[in-house]
Amino acid sequence: MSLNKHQELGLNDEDMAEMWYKMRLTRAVEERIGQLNRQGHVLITGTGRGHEAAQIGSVYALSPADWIALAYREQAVAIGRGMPLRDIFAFAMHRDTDPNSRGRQLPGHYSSPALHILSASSPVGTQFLHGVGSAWASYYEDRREATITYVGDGATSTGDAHAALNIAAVHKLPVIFFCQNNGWAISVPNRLQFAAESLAARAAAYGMAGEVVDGADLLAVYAATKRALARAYDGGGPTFIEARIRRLGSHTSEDDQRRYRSAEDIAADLAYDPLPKAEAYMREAGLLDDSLNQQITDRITAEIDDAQQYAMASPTPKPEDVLTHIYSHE
Ligand SMILES: Cc1ncc(C[n+]2csc(CCOP(=O)(O)OP(=O)(O)O)c2C)c(N)n1
Repeated sequence: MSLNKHQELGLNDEDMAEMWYKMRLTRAVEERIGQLNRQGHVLITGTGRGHEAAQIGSVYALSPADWIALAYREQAVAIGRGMPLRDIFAFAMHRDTDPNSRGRQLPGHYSSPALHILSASSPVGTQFLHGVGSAWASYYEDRREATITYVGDGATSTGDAHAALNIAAVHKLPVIFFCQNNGWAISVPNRLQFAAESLAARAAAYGMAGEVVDGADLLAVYAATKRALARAYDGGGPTFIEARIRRLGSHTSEDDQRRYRSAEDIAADLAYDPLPKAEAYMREAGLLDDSLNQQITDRITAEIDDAQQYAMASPTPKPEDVLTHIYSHE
């Protein structure tokens, strides 16, 4: 009997179903958080709509010992890595029960020692450096683990990106630069960001491996990340992965892409939505039918309702605590 693509990659049916579930869950979580934003319960939100396959495919390739450096758009990474939805909602709604920052950080800036998620930072491009620092620590202490750092296309134009890419290649550090090229840095399109044919093409000049992958293809991303991890573990040094995706929404809830993109352009991107693509695969592989799909929708709604109620009922941080939980020794 011929194997399905996920089986060829060493994934069983349960793994595949879980990845698909986490993609759907993330989409639904972000939709609910978007509604809560409009209702005034969430100050700001930047969704990863369109990024789900890239994020789930890459995070599922990691082992628990590996480290993750995040920017601000990686809900699917946090959910895929196992962050409970109650924590996700408590964070989004700035509650004192949020274990990421006790409601202090901007939503989406995850931080979890248990999940090996480094504290996310907002300044664009800094994630390159955090990834390299983390990988350098693993290398220095001779631990067989890698770091994946999530960056955007805009981040590649920073000086931090150059410094990090260069030194990572010089020292053959176990790091994966996972660039989610969604075509835009807020309102700046790719054509005003870089003139090279691809961002991954730059990898050769740094002396590292680089590849472009279809970021809407869950299993292609999983396979590319596995290749990069094998290289990292075996002393082969860093990899730059450019996952090509489409940003299926505005930059954040505070942006309106209709001010700088035509309606036709926005509509054309819908063809690159990773969710229908993954659903078609699930059905073809015999892992999904209408009845199961409905059960999944119901399960997702119940999980999200529970998390939202938990966050709503949680207290906000007290003003007198504003200086606590700022330093790690506290
Ligand atoms: C150093 C710095 N400059 C500007 C900003 C404001 N800013 C936030 S996100 C962003 C665009 C980043 O684009 P990209 O790296 O492509 O990631 P995306 O938001 O598309 O995921 C900018 C300019 C910032 N956070 N940090």
